[in-house]
Parts: sequence; C-alpha cells; structure tokens
Amino acid sequence: MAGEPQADCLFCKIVAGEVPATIVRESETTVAFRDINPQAPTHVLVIPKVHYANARELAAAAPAIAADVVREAGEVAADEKVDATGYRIVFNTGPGAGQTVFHAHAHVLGGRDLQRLV
Ligand code: DGP
Repeated sequence: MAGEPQADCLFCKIVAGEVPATIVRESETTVAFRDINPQAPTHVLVIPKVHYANARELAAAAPAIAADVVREAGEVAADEKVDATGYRIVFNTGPGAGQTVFHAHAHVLGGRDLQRLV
C-alpha cells in the first residue's frame, strides 16, 4: 500500500537499517545519506521514511513530508557549507528523466560549478 514500506525497495531497506548507508542527517520523517555514485563533492540523497514512488506521489499524499524533504535538503546544504556558493536540489521523476530508484528522493548537489540546466 502507498506509504507503507516495500519489501523490494532499496531505500526502504536503508530506512530500516537493513542496507548500510552513510547517513548525514535524520529527522522524524526523513533520512539523508551520501549517494553511492557521487556526481559532485556534495551529493546527498534526502528521502522520506514513508514509501512513495516519486516526488509527485509524495507531495499529493503527504505534502507536509514533501516539505520536510525540501527543508532537510537545505539543511544538508548548510551542513556541507555549499549554501553560500550555491547548490542544486533535483527530483528525477520517471525513467525518462533518469530515475532508477522508485522511492521519492531529492538529490542535493554542490561543491563544484553546476552547469545551468534550465
Ligand atoms: P535516481 O537516478 O534519481 O533514481 O537516483 C538514485 C540514486 O541512488 C543514484 O544517484 C545512485 C544512488 N544509489 C543507488 N543505490 C544506492 C545504494 O545502495 N546506496 C546509496 N547510498 N546510494 C545508492
């Protein structure tokens, strides 16, 4: 059921402590951990503890938790000291946009020049 942990979901396993991750922040509703394949000096994923497939589903079903994810992403940027120079928060949504893990997550990228995308 939407919102419930999924047995075959990698990020649900990280939330449950069944798969190790380098956790940098945790709140009541979110976990932030370093990406296994970093694309920038700071590359942290912020995920809701509840399972929704993508940011749209999360925001529709649990808007307060979606806001928590965005707030925590900003706190990660401050913790990593990339907030002054600038950072990017990315929600890949759907396979055509490069989403590979279907548990909503924000990428927080910083610490290098980030090419303008839009
Ligand atoms: P996306 O492509 O937007 O679905 O991002 C998924 C990210 O998850 C990707 O950048 C790599 C990262 N990732 C995949 N498997 C693991 C893992 O086991 N541990 C960690 N820390 N990150 C992972």
